[in-house]
This record gives sequence, structure tokens and C-alpha cells, in this order.
Amino acid sequence: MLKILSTILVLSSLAAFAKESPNIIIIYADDVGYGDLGCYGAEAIDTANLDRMAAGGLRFTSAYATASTCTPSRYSLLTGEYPFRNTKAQILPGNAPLIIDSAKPTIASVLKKKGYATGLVGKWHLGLGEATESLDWNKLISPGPKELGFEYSFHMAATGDRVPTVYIENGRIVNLDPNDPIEVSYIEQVGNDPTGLSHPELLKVQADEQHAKTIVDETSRIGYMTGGNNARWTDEEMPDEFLGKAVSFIEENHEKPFFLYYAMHENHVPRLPHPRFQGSTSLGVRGDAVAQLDWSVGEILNTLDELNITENTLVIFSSDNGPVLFDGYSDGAREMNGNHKAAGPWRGGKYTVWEGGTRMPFIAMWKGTIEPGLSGALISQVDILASLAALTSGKIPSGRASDSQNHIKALLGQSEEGRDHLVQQGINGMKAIRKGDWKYVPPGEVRNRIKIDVNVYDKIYEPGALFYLPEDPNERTDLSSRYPKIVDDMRVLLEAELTR
Ligand code: NG6
Ligand code: CA
Repeated sequence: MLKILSTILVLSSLAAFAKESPNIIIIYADDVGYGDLGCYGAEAIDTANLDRMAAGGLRFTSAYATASTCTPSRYSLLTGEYPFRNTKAQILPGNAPLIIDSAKPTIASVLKKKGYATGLVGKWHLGLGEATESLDWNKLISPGPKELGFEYSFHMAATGDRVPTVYIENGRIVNLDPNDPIEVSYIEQVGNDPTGLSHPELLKVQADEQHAKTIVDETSRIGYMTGGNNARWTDEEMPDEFLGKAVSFIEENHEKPFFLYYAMHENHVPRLPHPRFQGSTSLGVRGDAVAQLDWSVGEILNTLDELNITENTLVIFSSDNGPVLFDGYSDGAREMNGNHKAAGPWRGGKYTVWEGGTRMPFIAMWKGTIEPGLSGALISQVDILASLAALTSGKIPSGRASDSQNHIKALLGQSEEGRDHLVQQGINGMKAIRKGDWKYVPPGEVRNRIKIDVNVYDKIYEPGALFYLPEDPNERTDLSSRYPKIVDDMRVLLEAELTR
């Protein structure tokens, strides 16, 4: 009897430990829109694995990235701060210095202090080293993920379409031959590698002028590089490279609590899916890339099942910004889109302050703890830091992560209550605010749609535009003249957030 009792005690304290220190995986997709997943209404892409995750977890309908581009959203996710608090949190070149002060807490550093093994695999795009242009890529690259709390890292510097097109593992370029050093510049050509401008005949996909610099793997990029030929990646193999590292990290650390930030490349440009996914959808490479992403997510979930840690692991899936069809490469995404609504019912997409720019697919799964269902709670990715700190009793020094609110109850489906309001950021300093069911877009030029041309702007006049989202998800009916008081309140609230 005593033995049974003590076994029960041990088991229940283990369970309590697991509830406080679950493994945590954040799967962060790139440029994947609200409407790209089957569980959010997509019909042209089979996302069976993400749908399985949603069926076993909580699917959010009002979850947001803080911005409709990458660097700012990632900045917020990791630091718990709106990106407009840091003027450097803008889409960065591939050789930008690290924009996060290492004294700031991040999800990784907070969890590391709680004994978590912490890892980053995939896209970084938050800068590396201390100075633009002069960084020596052939030495230990620092500061970077490690200084922000990631004990292990395997990542690209910025984006798939930016040099350097190499993987960096724990601060060192992988497979770098010291006799073939790497040099990178965003100002002028270095070395004499062919560029998209000089050698368009070498390209798999034609690109706009911005993407017509150094050619790597028959694809021209933004920026110039030379050397490092052994270290250059092959685009089509990237998903397997990242997945392999993510799975190894999980396998190696599954006996202690771990945190994995798995920042996937799909479906950012250049979209060059592995041959086994080419043609798997009717949407061309953009759809195929999402199918590939879904497959990788399935492999992560299978790994958890095989290691028998699914009930002990909180998995969050989301994306950094809304969708874009044409983003520099003539890859057919626009022409083959058909009726697919990548942003779901929302207006706009990447770069915009319309809902499609920042309202994200967001799924939280923790078998046995999160009850499967749907949540309309208003939450932002900026809240993940404070919420995870609350879950794990992690410490955030006072005055830090000041925009991050603890919504762990909403995240775990124990409450429908989320934020009161949140700020949405587009490019060129554009902002908007959502409060409750209302959305306010201040006067000015607002980038419009994703489909035709990235340079289509709408002009919003004084006193700004007001939308009632439950009846007007597509933000078409401006109600500002009918509800001047709401406009005033929201304008003041936005101003207060921006200057806080
Ligand atoms: C833009 C690029 C775009 C993409 C984006 C970053 C041009 C004309 N466009 O500047 O192709 O790379 O930056 O995307 O250069 S993000 O998802 O990482 O924010
Ligand atoms: Ca992105």
C-alpha cells in the first residue's frame, strides 16, 4: 500500500513538473497566410499535418504577428517588445549587425535560466555581429543567437533571397574551406561571381533588379558574395537540412525540458521546393512550398510521438507575416493562384496593415493539457514571452519585455479572454490598431493588395478609416463618420501605445 502511495506521489509530482516545464516548440513559418492551411479554409493545399495539429489542439482566429514583415515580427516574438520601440527592427540586409541588445530577455534566455535546453533552427534575420559590412564571416560570428540565449543554433543569416547563402552552426559557417574565404557586401560587387544582371541565362527563375545580384544555385539573390563555394546551400535541400537538425535537437534533449525555435523557410522566396513536392498542388511552387512545410511539421509531430513526449510538449505553430504572391522572382505564384485565398477572408497581405498582413494562422497543441477547440481570444505573438514565463515561473526583469502580456490561460484554452487591443505594423512606418471588434487605420498612404503589384497604395483621408471586423472582415466599409467617438478613442490609444 505504502509503495503504491509513494508511486502515485512520484508520478503526480512528475506530472506537476511536466505541467510547469513542458518542452516547448515554436514552429514559425515565413509568409504563410491565414488562408493557406486546410484548417483555416484552404482547399487547394493539403495540410493534413497542420490540420491534425489543429484537431488535437487549439486553433486561434484572432492571433497576430506584430508586423507584416519578418524582422519586426521576429523581434517581437523573441523579445516581447513591439518592433517600433527599436528603430533598427526593419527588414535587414544579410550582413546587418545583431539588433537585439543581449541584455534584453528573450524567450530563449528566460527558458534557459529555468534549465531548458534551447535551440534555434532555421531563419534568423535579426542581424549578426557588431558592424555592417565589416563582419568577418570566416571567424566566429558573434554576437548572435547564443548571446540571446540559444545554446544551439543552426540557421541562415537572413532570408533565402539574401546573401550569404550558407548555414551557420553555433556561430561558424558550415563546410567553410579556409582557402576559399567568404566575403559579403550589400554595397558593391565583391569577387567576380556572375550576377543575375550579368548572366540571366544562368538562372532557374528570373528575378527583379533587387534580386539580381550574386547567383548561387542558379538563383540570383539580394546582395553580393564571393568565396565559400563548399559552404553554399542548395535551396531544394534546405527543408531537409533544417528538419534534420530540428529532429536531432529534439532527440538529443528530450530527457530534459527543451525549447526549440524552428523557424522554417517556407514559403518565403525563392520558392524552390524539393522535387518530391514539386507539382503536389495546383498552385505552383507557392502551394508546393506550403505542402512541404506541412510535411516537415508532420515529421516533428511524429518525432514527439516516437519519443513518447507528445503529452509533455507544447507546440505552437504560427507565421511571421501575411502572404505575398510576387516577391521578386517570376516563379508563377501569381499566375497559378486561381481562387486560392492565401490571406483567408482578410484584406491585403505581407507589407500591409490590413488584417491579411498580421492576422496569422496560430495553433497551440499540448495533448492532455490543451483541450481541442477553437479560440477567438485576441492575442499577439508579442505575448508569448510573458505567457511562457508565467507557465514556467521564468523571470522577466522589471521594465523589460514591456509589450508582452501574460495570456497563458488563453493560450492553453482555459479562458477566451485575451488582449484589449493591439498595434499592427506595415512597412514604411504604417500602423493600425485593433481594439475589440474595431479596427482603425490612420490617415496616409496604405499599401493595398498582394495580388497584382506590391506598389498599389490607397489613400486614407482624415480622420482615418474605421472598420467593424465581425461584419466587414475585408475592411471595405469605412465607418469613421458614423462613429467619431470611437475614432477619437482609438487614435488616442494608438498614439499612447506608440509613445509609451
Ligand atoms: C523585401 C524584398 C522581398 C523580401 C522581403 C523580406 C525587394 C524588392 N523585396 O525587401 O523579396 O525579401 O524584403 O521578407 O527587395 S521578410 O519576410 O523576410 O520580411
Ligand atoms: Ca516573412
